[in-house]
Amino acid sequence: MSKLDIDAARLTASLEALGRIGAYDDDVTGLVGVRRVAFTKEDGEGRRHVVNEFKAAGLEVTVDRIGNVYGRRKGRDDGAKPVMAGSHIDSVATAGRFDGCLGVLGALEVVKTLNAAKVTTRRPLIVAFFSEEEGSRFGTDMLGSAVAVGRLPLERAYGLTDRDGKTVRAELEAIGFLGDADVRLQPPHAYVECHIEQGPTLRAANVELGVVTGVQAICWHELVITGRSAHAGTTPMNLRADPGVAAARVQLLLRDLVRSGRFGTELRATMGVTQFHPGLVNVVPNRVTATVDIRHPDDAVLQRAEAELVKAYAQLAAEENVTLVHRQSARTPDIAFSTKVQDLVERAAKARGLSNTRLVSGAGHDCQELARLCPAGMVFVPGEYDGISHNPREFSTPKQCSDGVNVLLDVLTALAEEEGP
Ligand code: HGY
Ligand code: MN
Ligand code: MN
Repeated sequence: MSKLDIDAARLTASLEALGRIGAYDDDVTGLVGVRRVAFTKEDGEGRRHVVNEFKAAGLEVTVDRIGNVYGRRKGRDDGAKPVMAGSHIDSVATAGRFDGCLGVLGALEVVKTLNAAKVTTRRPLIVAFFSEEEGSRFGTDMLGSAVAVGRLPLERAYGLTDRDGKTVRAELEAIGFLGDADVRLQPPHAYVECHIEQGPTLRAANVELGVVTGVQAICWHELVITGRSAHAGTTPMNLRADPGVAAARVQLLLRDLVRSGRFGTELRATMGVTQFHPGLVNVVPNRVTATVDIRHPDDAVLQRAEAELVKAYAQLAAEENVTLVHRQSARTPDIAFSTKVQDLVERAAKARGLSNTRLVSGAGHDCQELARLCPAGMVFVPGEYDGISHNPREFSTPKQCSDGVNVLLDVLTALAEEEGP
């Protein structure tokens, strides 16, 4: 493993600097959160900031046609397949400063450490950030990396729209990141991503580092439930067709699916969005748009749960005298990461005296897309406050972050010295 250590203070400072872009006062937690939703002005600002950081570290930067950004560092054998590391810097609307950013700025910190030590690895290194990993604006997660590996056609991605009907292509152009490099990624030699766990497992077990075995299966639905708008006071209950009641039944249906035990104990179901139209106190809504997020470590079980859900949609719509149309907006199977990369992560953790354990990721990550192209794996870092994430309270200590990025350094340098094309 490498004899080098990253500069923990420099990593912390870079996370704080990026965290100031898109900072906002969160009225729920009273904390300063981060809001850099994909292809917004703030995302554009964050992107330009990181591109400048890439260039300052001597990386050769390219931007592809879906806005993915790659920073390349020459290798001794510059024709060999590169080793890639990265993540995303777009965020949900109520984020902290670590989700995704630790993987991008951590990989950049590895480059800075190698620069300072005047070490050139055999293979080139590429540091990347991918577009709209969160999927919370344009409705499908890992958008940029899914296009890069060919799971999502570019033209389909371009046509996706947000709630205001704005398209991916137009918004990408508006922030100046509609690049011209071809989107299809040449398979790297390997890909490694350092990320916060975003859950309670590591911290609760007092384990310092996670060796990620893969990602659970994910399915998102967008629902449009249409009924009949009416006056809340004058309309008798038996004359109503209320999509709000149907939406409430979907929420309870999700809870019943989980509690039924028919899908084991690991099914997770969330209704993150319900929007009433017109959304007025004295008007029975005519339309409710909503989202469903269901996940399970076993894709076959998730398929069964989804099939039961779709059947139940039809039944409750008929009973409530509404129409319910659902669109599967995101769908990824459970993905297993490379055992070789997992073993490298574990060996590096052990060599640094870090307690570690293997675990499946509950959250989706760009790494699961890159795993379609090359051996890929992740390093998880514990989070404080039960590992809360997608929330301004998200926090990992400087030691937790530097432990993870030091292991990333070790794994990347080991992979970058491997023989072969
Ligand atoms: O939804 C997820 O799991 C990830 O944060 N995009
Ligand atoms: Mn993330
Ligand atoms: Mn996220």
